[in-house]
Amino acid sequence: MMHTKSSLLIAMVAIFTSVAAWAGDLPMINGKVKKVDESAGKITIKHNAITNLDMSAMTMVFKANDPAMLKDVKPGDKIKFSVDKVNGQLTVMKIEEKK
Ligand SMILES: [Cu+2]
Repeated sequence: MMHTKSSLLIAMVAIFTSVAAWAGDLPMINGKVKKVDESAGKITIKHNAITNLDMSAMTMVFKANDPAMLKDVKPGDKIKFSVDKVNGQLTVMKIEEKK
C-alpha cells in the first residue's frame, strides 16, 4: 500500500535525522594523540575534560567508532574529537585535526 510505505519512509527519515542531530550535539574535546592501534581499532589520547561524560583531563585508551578514522592520525597530532558511550564502551565518534 502506497500510504503505508510513505509513512514508514517518513518515520525512518525522522529517526535518522534525530540520530544525526544527537550525534552532532556531542562537544568537540581538545586532545593530543599518544598512540594509535589501527588493527585493534583503538587510540590513546591525552584529553581535556570531557563534559558530556563528566570526565576530567587524563590520558586514556578509546575505541574508534570506525577504525578507518585512525588512518589520518599519528602520535603527536593535536586533535579535536567527540566521545560517547556505545554499548558500555567509551568510543571516539569523530576526529578533527587541529591546525
Ligand atoms: Cu578519560
